Amino acid sequence: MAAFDTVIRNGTVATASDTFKADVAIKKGRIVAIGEAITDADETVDASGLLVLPGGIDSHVHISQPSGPGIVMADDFESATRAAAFGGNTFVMPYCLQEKGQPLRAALKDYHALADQACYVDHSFHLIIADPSDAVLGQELPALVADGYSSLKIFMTYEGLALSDYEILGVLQVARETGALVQIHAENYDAIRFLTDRLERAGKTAPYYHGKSRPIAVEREATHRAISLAELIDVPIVIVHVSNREAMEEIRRAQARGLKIHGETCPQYLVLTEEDMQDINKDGLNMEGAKYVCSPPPRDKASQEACWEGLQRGVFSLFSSDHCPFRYDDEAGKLTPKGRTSFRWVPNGIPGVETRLPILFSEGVSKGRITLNQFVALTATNHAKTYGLKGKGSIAIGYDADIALWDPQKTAKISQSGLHHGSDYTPYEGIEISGWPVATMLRGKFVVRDGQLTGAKGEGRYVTRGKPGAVA
Ligand code: DUC
Ligand code: ZN
Ligand code: ZN
Repeated sequence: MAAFDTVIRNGTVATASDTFKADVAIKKGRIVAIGEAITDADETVDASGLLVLPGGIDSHVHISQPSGPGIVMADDFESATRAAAFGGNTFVMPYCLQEKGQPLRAALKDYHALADQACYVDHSFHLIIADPSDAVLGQELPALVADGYSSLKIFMTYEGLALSDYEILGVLQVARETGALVQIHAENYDAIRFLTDRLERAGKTAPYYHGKSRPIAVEREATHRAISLAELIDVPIVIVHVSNREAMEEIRRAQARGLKIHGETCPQYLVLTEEDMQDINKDGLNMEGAKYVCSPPPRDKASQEACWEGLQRGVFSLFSSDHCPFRYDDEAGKLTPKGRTSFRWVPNGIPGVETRLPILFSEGVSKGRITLNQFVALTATNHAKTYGLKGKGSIAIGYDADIALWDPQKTAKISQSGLHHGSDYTPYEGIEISGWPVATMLRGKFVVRDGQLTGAKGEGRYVTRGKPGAVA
């Protein structure tokens, strides 16, 4: 009997700190040896010319989430995790949305039922707290954090989701007492409502005006307020999907003052701008811009540069997709009939779980903006550490053999026809990519290899997380 099940030979291994030539030996789904000339394995995978990286961990994805009357997300757990695997990921953290009045465990039961036996990669859930009642804060949440649901998201905007400052403080207090980590969607609800009403009255209803309804000050103010509320309670938070310099600078200043504020940005803030929402399609309905409607909205080139700076300087420790997929040519998606009357009704969100890693690799590593080690930290290691995921997110002895093999020389153009998600478009169509994941291995077994799906639905497992930790 061979000593190892599989050995990945002759590749270049990269972790968040180091890059080195080594063979990686796997037994029973875990990495058990890293060394030179390892041979005694049932299967040898030749990784000559390839990078051996930890599988991507995408800690911000929305899957099968209710999104308003008549609107349906384009991905279920099967299609989203298949797309994730093709994009070099081995773990996703989708949201479990609590409806108003709903006990958290009831919401979780629904999401587990959707995810069980459906996933190609491993997963866990963040809880979206829409209704921080006394029962939720006093009993339900502390019990769930103890059970490994150790992160949550709260919103400062959106009808039915926006929490008051008083409610936010209540959630943060429970987070402090339980060790949970709170993500905050930071945009000023009343400002957006006011600006939206004003734009509509002026007849400015096309998707393009989505961006005008939530300008940078809307995000900056809420970011500042979220940080201040966290400071009052003395608790870490994550400011998710940061889109611009002013919000980034709020986070940087807070970090410089010693506050534990984590920052996250996403591909849309590196490669899209609000001009993308201006596209006019051939029937003159001016709805093509809906393909790019997400919140916060893509900004301008200067904002893209600021987000790069945030990544380079470590203000942002997390790079996630904010995958929130809708079909475009579909009345249950971006072309909902109400969306033609105003951007207000266009579903917010864009697909990106499959393209997150190639975009950051190509625009970041291949173009010399970040190092390969920063790439690994931003896309895998920091997600595991930040959200309390043990034994994942690095190439290390004892860790799960969640590995992506990358061809750093492979060039390709992002194209809807080559993707595996449930959307009928990608907002990143036509972007030239240098460096592509060519195989993805989940706990020692290939889930994608040579462009083919080799894993089986249901092989992705739910994973309980521990207490969130600091990024080392
Ligand atoms: N916030 C998200 O995190 N995702 C999609 C839409 C939104 O507002
Ligand atoms: Zn959000
Ligand atoms: Zn999101």
